[in-house]
Amino acid sequence: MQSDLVVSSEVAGQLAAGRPVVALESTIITHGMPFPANRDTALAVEAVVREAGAVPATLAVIDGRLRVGLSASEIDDLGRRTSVAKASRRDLALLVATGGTAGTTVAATMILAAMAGIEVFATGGIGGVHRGAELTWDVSADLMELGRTPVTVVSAGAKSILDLPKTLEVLETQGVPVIGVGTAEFPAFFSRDSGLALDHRLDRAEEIAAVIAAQRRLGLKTGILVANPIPADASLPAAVMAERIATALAEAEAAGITGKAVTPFLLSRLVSLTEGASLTANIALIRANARLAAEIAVALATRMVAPTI
Ligand code: PSU
Ligand code: MN
Repeated sequence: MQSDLVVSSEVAGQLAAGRPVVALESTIITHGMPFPANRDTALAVEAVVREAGAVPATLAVIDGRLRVGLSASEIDDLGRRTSVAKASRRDLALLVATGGTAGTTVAATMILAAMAGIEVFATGGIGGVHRGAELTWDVSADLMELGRTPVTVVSAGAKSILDLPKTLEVLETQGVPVIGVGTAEFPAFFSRDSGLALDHRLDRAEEIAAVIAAQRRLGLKTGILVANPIPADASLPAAVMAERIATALAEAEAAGITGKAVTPFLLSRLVSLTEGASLTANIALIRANARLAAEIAVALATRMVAPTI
């Protein structure tokens, strides 16, 4: 019987040799961007990881298998499909049991990465505490996963569709180290700054790899969130974005959107409300995150072979 977890031969070989691998999520393909930008970005991000000396592994659930490492045609197919599910932790067993297909969120991608032995994962933005969570209790499972699964997630912070102060509070409660890269502020996805201070700033991939190695030595099983601000030339003015986000949030409320549909609804409305500017920014930041993640994975693999003192 074939295993539930299927790791591509390239990724399996790379991992067995202790060489660097970067996990990539697929909800950004199935629910985060329109076709064909979703497919083109997913393929471009894989190329960025390779250029930086690591092997990319895009993760998804396909026909009931937890897949680690997709072919270009599988990425194309996921990008074209319109009715694919969005999988977080609670959906995985159902999909496996019923032979379903889904894009994996940050939470689900962390789980698959950990199963396969991949320690570094690049995405755009993580899910977080939604605005109004004091009434709706809408808190992304991504935050709980960061608290329980030892994978390092390289992101551009979180979008201010979310309540960023509450998101940072939950990350603190969950015991998740949040590392600003070249900044001591939590980045707000489209903008480099949120005005929210972080406790930790590191500037180089080697320093971040050292934290991952220490976390592992100490036996701490929590994830690590690396917050890499969007490249300055791609960032969008915070005031303009605040206005568009307010519109998108009001539309979501008026339409009665709840549960797992909230984030995809807001992301797709933002693309329209910014006439594609949010999409261009999203592509730039995920490429930058993929590069940094690959550098961290390379630094981590180098540490493992070179004796440390
Ligand atoms: N935020 C983004 N882009 C995304 C997502 C979030 O800026 O693509 C996706 C990620 O896959 C993330 C998921 O894990 O949405 C969070 O969904 P929810 O809020 O339902 O937990
Ligand atoms: Mn939610």
